[in-house]
Amino acid sequence: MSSQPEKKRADVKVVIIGDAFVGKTTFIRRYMERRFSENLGTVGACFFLKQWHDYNIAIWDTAGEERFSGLSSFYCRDASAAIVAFDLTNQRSFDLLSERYLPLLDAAKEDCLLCLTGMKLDLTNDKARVDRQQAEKFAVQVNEPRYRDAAEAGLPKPYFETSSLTGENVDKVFEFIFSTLLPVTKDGTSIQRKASQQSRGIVHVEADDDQSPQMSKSKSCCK
Ligand SMILES: Nc1nc2c(ncn2[C@@H]2O[C@H](COP(=O)(O)OP(=O)(O)OP(=O)(O)O)[C@@H](O)[C@H]2O)c(=O)[nH]1
Ligand SMILES: [Mg+2]
Repeated sequence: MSSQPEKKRADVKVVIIGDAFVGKTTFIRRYMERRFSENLGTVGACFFLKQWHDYNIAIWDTAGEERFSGLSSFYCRDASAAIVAFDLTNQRSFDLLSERYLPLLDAAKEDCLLCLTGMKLDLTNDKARVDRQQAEKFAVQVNEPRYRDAAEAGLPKPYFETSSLTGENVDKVFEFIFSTLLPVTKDGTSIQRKASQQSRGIVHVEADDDQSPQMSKSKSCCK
């Protein structure tokens, strides 16, 4: 018997991208740690590991500052889903997505699911906020052609408005992504786990993939 500890492997990789200060790190930490935390701007990228049913999911938090775009693009490699984040009270953070942040996903999986997520819902008022209809339209458009049928059939659009302060809708984003990517049976067991691993490829969470100097091998590197 080998005494080597078994490596944790992720079945899928999820990344979060978007402008600096929109609330990406706060959002992930709200989901993982169930609390609102104050964060310093992310340098490089941060990694979290989430178990959902019997799947392991690697969640990569990228830095929004433009000077990190090379690194962020590296961490988007082979992602199966991306949370595309903007601040609902900051129109510019929405407008920048097409030009600056979506190109980071060029090396993600071809069928990468893009979940558009408006943040800081608790700070919005009707007059000064990104228009909901415009955002919903954009969410469907960036997932074309895959989401056209779903949208026409009245299924939920890949768009959420959230608050990490109150926790509103935060879990819904992850449930939407995980249940879209990772089928489970009624008793919570993954379906065709093996087949899924073969078709999606396995992401090695430890060692070589963690190239940023501040990476640790814990469940989260952001503290
Ligand atoms: N009121 C309110 N403030 C929030 C919310 N989410 C984040 N913030 C605040 O917004 C600021 C930026 O949050 P971060 O999570 O660091 O932003 P980021 O997108 O990770 O920024 P970078 O790492 O630089 O790309 C912090 O002061 C947070 O406390 C929210 O839902 N509501
Ligand atoms: Mg951050």
